[in-house]
Amino acid sequence: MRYSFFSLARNALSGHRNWPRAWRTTGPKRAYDVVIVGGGGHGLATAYYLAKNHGIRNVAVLEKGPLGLGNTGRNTTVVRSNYLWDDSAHLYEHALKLWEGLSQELNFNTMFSQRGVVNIAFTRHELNEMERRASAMHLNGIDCELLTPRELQRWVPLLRLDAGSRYPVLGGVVQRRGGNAHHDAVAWGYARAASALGVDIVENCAVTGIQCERGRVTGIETSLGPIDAGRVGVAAAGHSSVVMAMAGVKLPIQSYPLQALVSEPVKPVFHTVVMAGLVHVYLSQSDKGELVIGAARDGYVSYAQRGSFHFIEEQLRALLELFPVFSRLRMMRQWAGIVDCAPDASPIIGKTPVENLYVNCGWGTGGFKATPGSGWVFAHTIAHDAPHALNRNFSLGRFATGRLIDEAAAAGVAH
Ligand code: FAD
Ligand code: PYC
Repeated sequence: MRYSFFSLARNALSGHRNWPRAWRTTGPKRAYDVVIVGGGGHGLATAYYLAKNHGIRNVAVLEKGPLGLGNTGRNTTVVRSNYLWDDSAHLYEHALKLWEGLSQELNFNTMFSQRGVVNIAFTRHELNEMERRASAMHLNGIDCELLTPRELQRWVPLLRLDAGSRYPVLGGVVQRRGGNAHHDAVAWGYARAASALGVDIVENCAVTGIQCERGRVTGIETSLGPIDAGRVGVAAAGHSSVVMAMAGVKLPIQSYPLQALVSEPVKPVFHTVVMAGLVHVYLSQSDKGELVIGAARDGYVSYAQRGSFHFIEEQLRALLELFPVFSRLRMMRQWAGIVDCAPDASPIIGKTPVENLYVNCGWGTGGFKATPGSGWVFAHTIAHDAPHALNRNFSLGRFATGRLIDEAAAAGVAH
C-alpha cells in the first residue's frame, strides 16, 4: 500500500481517523494449508515468504498476544553477519543482504542503519579469536576489518583507552555493513505485507495443543477453537520447547531471561554499535536518542520476563569503565525476554520427527539479525517439505549425529 502526499496530508488533518489498518485483523478459519505458531518477526517473515516466494496463501499466523511483543519487540536490534563457520556465515549473510533491501521489499521503513558493529578485544585470546573469525569471513566474501587501538579510537571517540582501565584494549574488529534496525517496524512491515498477500494474522490466539495422527500433524487446538492444518511451522522463540512438547517432540533447548535497558534520550553522541564481551556490555544509540545497553543472559532457566538486578549493576559498571563520559546519564527502563538457547548457540530450522510439523528455534540471544533469512529458509522448508541449502545443516538431527555448529564465540552476548 503506497501513500501519496495528499493522502498523508488528509489523514494528518483528520486526526488519522480514516487511517487504514496495517493488517487485517481476523478470527481463525476452520482450516488452513499452513499454520504458523508465533507472531514474532520469524513467524511473520515465514508467512510472507510462503505467500510471496511459494504462492501458498491459505496461511494463518497465530499469536497468543499482540503481534511482535515477544523477543522481536524486546531485543536490542543489532544486525550483523560476522560468524565463524561457513554454514552460519552463509545463513546470516543471506539475511543481511535481505536487510539491505527490506524497506523497499516491504514498502515499510525498517530504519535499517548500517552504522557498523565493533567488537573490542581485551586479551590476546580474544584477539586471536577475532583474527581467526575475520579470516574465515574474508574467505566467505563478508566484510570485516581488524582495528588497532588507535583505529578503534577513531571509530569510537568516546572509548576510554588510557592505562587506568581494568583491562588494556588490544584491538578490535568492525563489520561496517552491520548496524541496527527498528524492531517493531520489522514485525509490522512483514505483517502488513503478508496480510496484503492473503495471510490471516490472528492475534490473542494461544496454541494449546497439537493434534497428530499416525505420526503426522492434522491440526491444532487454540484458545479460539480447533483448526485443521495441512502443515504447522513453530516459531515460538523462548516457548519453543513448550509448544513442541504438545506434539511429543523434545527439543535440546533451554530458555533463559536476557535483559536490556535504555537510558534517557540524549543528542546523537554514539554512531556505531560496540560490543565488549570480556567486561560484558554492549551498546548503541537509538534514533530516539536513548542508549540501548545489554549484557549476558541470566544464569538460570526461567520463563519470567525480568532479569536479575546484579546484571544491571555489572553491565553499568562495565559501561562506565569503557565510557566514563556516561556517568551522569539516567537509566529509564529495563526489561527481559526469554531466549531459546541450543547447546551450540546455533538455530534449529527444519523438519521434526512428526510429519508436516516444522520447527524454527534456538536463535537464543541473536535471532533478530536473522529474521528475513530465517523466514526465507523456513518458508522454503515448509513449502518443499525439505530444507533450503542454507538451513540443511541446521537440522534437529545434528544433536544425534554430533555435527554441531559451535558459534558461542560469535554470539553477541555470553553463553
Ligand atoms: P518472538 O518475537 O519472541 O516471537 C515468538 C512469538 O511466539 C511470541 O510473540 C510469542 O508470544 C508467541 N508464542 C509463544 N507461545 C505461543 C503459543 N502457545 N501460541 C501462540 N503464540 C505463541 N538478536 C539479535 O540478532 N540482535 C540483538 O541485538 C538482540 N538483542 C536481544 C536483546 C534481548 C533483551 C533479547 C530478549 C533478545 C535479543 N535478541 C537479539 C534475540 C532476538 O530477539 C530473538 O532471537 C528473535 O527476536 C526471535 O524472534 P522470534 O520471532 O522467533 O521470537
Ligand atoms: O546477536 O548481535 C547479537 C546480539 C547483540 C545483543 C544481543 N544479541
